[in-house]
Amino acid sequence: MSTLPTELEGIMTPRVCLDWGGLMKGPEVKESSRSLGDLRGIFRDVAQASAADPARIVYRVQSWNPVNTGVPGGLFWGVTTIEPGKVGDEYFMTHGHFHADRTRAEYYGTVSGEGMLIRMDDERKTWGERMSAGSLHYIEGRHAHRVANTGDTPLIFWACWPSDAGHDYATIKTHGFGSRLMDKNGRPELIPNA
Ligand code: M6P
Ligand code: ZN
Repeated sequence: MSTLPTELEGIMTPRVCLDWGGLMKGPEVKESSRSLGDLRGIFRDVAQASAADPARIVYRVQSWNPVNTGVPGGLFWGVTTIEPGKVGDEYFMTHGHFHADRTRAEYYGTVSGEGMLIRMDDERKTWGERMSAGSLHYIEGRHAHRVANTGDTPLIFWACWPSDAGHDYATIKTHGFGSRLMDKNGRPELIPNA
């Protein structure tokens, strides 16, 4: 992976461009996706999750990593698009993670759609922050974070995080969040996770 532009003088074209619909373009942009099959274990309704099409995409992530993962002092940029949908009464959502380094914070900024940023501290206290176009969210390094799409259109948000933050998925996989975001009569509600 290149760490520095080869030309250090003169005028260079941008390496990556953001379009204001949210997505990123450029040869250095990496893309990944998570399907219902990948995420089966995170939804409460195991039967509904197993019955659903495992190939159905729940969210896509584009990211630009101008330095290698783990390098101190760098920053990564990401765009996440969560499709609208539910498993039972639970909204489509990201897997969620703590940062491996709990001192490393992150910004999330909503481009379009409606959703909820679900945060949890190290005592499992869990709360939500509404996301809509323009909302900007500063996530302290010690807080786990996950995003749910509560609307009828794709939820697109930008993220910026340190290159040495790392992802701790195992803690979420084992214990989950303290609450789940469920559709209760058409409105999102945080329900304590049994
Ligand atoms: C944001 C950032 C990424 C993260 C992605 C999907 O773009 O926080 O670091 O990978 O969301 O979230 P998750 O890793 O929990 O699936
Ligand atoms: Zn993060």
